[in-house]
Amino acid sequence: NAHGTQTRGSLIVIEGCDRSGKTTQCSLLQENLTSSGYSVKLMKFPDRTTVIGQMINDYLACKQDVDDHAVHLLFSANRWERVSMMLKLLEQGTSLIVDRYAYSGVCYTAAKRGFDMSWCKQPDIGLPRPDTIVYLTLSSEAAAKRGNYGEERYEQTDFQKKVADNFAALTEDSWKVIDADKSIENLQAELLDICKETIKRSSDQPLYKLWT
Ligand code: 2DT
Repeated sequence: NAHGTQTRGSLIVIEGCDRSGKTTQCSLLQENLTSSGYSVKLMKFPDRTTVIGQMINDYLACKQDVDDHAVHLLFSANRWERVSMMLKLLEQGTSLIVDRYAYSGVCYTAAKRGFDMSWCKQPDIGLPRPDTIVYLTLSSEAAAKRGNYGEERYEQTDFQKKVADNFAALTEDSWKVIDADKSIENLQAELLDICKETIKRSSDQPLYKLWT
């Protein structure tokens, strides 16, 4: 910037239901942005590599039952344990492409009986707020063409429908809602534009907090 100080990186979150192609698109973004000279790191939540992440993994793999409230807090704790690293990287000018974040946290738990969005939001209050949130949508017909769901917890049609309804209720005007029912290349081109625009726009902007 004008003072010659380092500009910060951007926090870019990609959300979507299962099978929307999120994970493929996130890796491609990292590759493409890196080869264009951007400093980018790919992150994914849940981050299954930490101790908390392993507990979440065992829960998702149906190896372990955990109370619904407790597992919600584990997902949130799994983000909080990464915050200091995220802030450091952003400050150093590295942009973060994040595959799922607190929005998945809210929409998946709130799809369970007896949970509302407002309760689900509480533990993530104060997390770094993304500069851009992309939400990949996929109609149930388009999703069906992509084959069967996997074997993990939550990978069932009726549950996924509730999650999609929750995302629709949570989406704000600032979100970039993109129909993922297109070729990998075309979707990637759209996402690349969004990332480049975000990195340009947010480099001299403050980083805000959820959910303000
Ligand atoms: P992946 O298939 O992307 O690994 O996700 N989930 C995710 C939650 O229920 N709460 C959260 O906070 C997050 C980040 C979404 C595994 C599953 O975990 C769900 C699908």
